[in-house]
Amino acid sequence: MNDHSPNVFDVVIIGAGISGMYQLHKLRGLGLKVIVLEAGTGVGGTWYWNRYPGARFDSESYSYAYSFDQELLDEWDWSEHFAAQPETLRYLNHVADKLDLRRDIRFNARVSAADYDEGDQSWTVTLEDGDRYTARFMVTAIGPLSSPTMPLIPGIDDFKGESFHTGLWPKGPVSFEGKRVAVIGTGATGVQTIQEVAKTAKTLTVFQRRPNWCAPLHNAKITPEEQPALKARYPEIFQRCRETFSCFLHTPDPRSALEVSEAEREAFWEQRYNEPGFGIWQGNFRDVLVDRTANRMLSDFVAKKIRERVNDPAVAELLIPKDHGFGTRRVPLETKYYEVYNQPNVRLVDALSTPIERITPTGLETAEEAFAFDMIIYATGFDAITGSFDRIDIRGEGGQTLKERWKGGPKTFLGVMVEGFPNMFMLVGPHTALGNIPRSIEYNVEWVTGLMAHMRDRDLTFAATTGEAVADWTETVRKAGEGLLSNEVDSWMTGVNRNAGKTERILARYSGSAVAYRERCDAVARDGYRELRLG
Ligand code: NA7
Repeated sequence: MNDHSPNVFDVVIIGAGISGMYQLHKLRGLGLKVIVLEAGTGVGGTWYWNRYPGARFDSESYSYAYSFDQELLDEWDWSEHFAAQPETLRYLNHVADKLDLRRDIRFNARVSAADYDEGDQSWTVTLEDGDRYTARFMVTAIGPLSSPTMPLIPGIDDFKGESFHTGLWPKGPVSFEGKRVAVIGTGATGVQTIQEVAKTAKTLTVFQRRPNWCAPLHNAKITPEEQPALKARYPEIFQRCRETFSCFLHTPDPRSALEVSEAEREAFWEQRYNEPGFGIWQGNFRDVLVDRTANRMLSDFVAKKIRERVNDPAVAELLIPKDHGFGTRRVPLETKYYEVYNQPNVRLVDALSTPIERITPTGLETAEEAFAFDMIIYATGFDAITGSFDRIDIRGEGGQTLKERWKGGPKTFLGVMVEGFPNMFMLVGPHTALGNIPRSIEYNVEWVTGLMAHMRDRDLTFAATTGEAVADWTETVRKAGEGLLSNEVDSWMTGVNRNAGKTERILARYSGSAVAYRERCDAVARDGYRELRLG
């Protein structure tokens, strides 16, 4: 394909991660002609790109996998309660094989632009290499955390050693053995990376700007003897995910932290701290993420744990967040993360009081010190939620750009549709339920598939949302976020990423319950999609 004439399809899907793969499968089932355009050379999205050491689930493997295919559930054995990235990527490749997905995916296909043609009511998607694809419908499956950002530090290109961004980690092996390694960033990714690199690096220097509240993962192997019992529980596991607030196995305890005795509170928190997964964050007293007193008490509890685990009191203090309470940013789960700072080969540098001023050919410099490194790892995160949309020049009716339409924050109907951008559907777009993401993905995909089936059966070719519907959903999203302490804190969840020039907090995500989200979407479908403009 080098004459760049458009290839014509019913649906073009951008991205072959968990959402794009499932959407392809479902739309094929409707008999539609579908193409998936994927920038990478393989399927898997997040799990394709994030190959950094230590990358793994923080949700239970069996609550994260696809639930739609019983045979797939029966034949796949997860080896750990929280699987590591290589296993997850193997799983997703297995799904691609089983469903024969690759024949409709074009790899090495990075989308640079998407234009809506009002006359033809279709989308033309243009790749970086100039190839074009035209389809009646466009589905974006580009993920909320898929546009890596490098820090705004001068000299990055001058470094002569090895350097990697965690989200663009090479496919081949990377050794830390005997090397002087720097890790910049201590979000969920940095925390996982640090634990792993510290095992073999000659020295590991961690540059931490703002610490995060971390909690133990308590991972364990799933023994062959446990497999049958676990598989027998699948219906119960997925049912629970359908009922919980954020589709995790964990959900808030109905009690207030303030209504129980101190002894009861401490015992509950001990239990949560000592059990696997997100319980301490997602399964805590109902008010710890909204009530300042409850949140402070929980933060004090976790701070005490950090002090107990880190030998040097000054280092422990540096690791304890002072600018936000527990759970108001994404809680990284860890395995002996705090103990890493007791190792003689590991040093923590406070990049808040002494920011990194420049990267040099041999290392980096702060105002106080010059460091020499063999390797620099950038665990500096993503231009989240809207970032992957911003990187594509998406133009709807009247040539208006999506970036312009979302100035000041995204506005959507159900997180799936945007006014002025007909026939475009977003999977895990801004303002959809996130939480345990594959659970939300399956719902999103099935909802879009339901709409497509409705349209196919009636020979409809046009679907748009209205300003009224968008205003209504945006207000629902605003209300759902009211009182949440996390919305008062800078993080990717509030759309702040100074490295991407995003300095103002926005209402980036829907933070209400997934159950309520699905009820709202189901109601639209039940009503024959009359809230949409179909034609
Ligand atoms: P995060 O959570 O956005 O973390 C990025 C980290 O990088 C964070 O600690 C930042 O510090 C740090 N950072 C960014 N720029 C700099 C500079 N210039 N100097 C020092 N430190 C810097 O990204 P992750 O990849 O860890 O996680 C994203 C999500 O992906 C995660 O929550 C999972 O859900 C999956 P800051 O906090 O801004 O001070």
